[in-house]
Amino acid sequence: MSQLEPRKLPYRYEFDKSEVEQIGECNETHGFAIVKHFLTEDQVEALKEEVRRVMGPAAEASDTYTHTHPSFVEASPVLRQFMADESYMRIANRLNRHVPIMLNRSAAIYKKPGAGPMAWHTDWEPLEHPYRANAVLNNTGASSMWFYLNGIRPERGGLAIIPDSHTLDYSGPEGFELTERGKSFYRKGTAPVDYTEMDFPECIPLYTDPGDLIIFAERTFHGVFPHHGDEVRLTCAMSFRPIAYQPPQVWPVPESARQFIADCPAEIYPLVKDYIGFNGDWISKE
Ligand SMILES: O=C(O)CCC(=O)C(=O)O
Ligand SMILES: [Fe+2]
Repeated sequence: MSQLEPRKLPYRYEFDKSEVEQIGECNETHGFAIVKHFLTEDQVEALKEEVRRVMGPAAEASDTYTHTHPSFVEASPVLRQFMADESYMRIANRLNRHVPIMLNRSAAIYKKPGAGPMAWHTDWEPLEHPYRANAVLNNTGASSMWFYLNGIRPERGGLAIIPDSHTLDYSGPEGFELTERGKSFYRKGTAPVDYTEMDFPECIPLYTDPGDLIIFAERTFHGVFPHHGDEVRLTCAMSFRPIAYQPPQVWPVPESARQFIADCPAEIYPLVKDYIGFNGDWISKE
């Protein structure tokens, strides 16, 4: 079978936005879920425009193919408004089993045609000194809520995942070994470098439409195909974590995060008041 063909799974993983309980169960059981047609066409366009506005000028002026914004919501009133969207927050609350939640983090990705693959990895990483902001924010139990605004196809920088790879005891696909800190894997008997091929049976390439919401857990292994399409791939996401999560150490809240909190409308203030933003330079003290 070609690695680019859609694959059947023995359970349903695509849902309507009203199937909140099923979405939560699928994500808990299999480490991912897809909510079909979550966004209207206008919402897709507004989010695309926002990613272009915030990231386009710097990305287009650069030779680098993939640009990632690690705190996109701070610059995006359009994404921010989803925290006031009832169906969106119903899903976010269910993903956290209805404990009180807050904004964990956000991102946007601007991927130009020609971009290479991104190796298989989990966003989770151990809090072993020295660690950085990503480790703090991907160790909270949060699941990410992604909008792939061009839809996902393997040929154009698509996402692939490994269902059921989100559990603590997951040890990699058959015939593979995890790399040193458990962030990626390599084929047994080969050099221990993060794997970029999509040629093993557990790999599931995703196929989605532009308005779909893709959810996956922080430990779910995922990888990205090279982008052979002709359009910039535009993506953005937020995640929410239990308020009770206590980061072991944190950076001073950046000015951009303070400004964002101050600018948020009152209706979403409870979700952002303790938001700590992102500091890419910060390193744990020990
Ligand atoms: O580009 C993508 O689709 C995923 C990016 C990703 O997994 C990451 O930045 O951790
Ligand atoms: Fe990732």
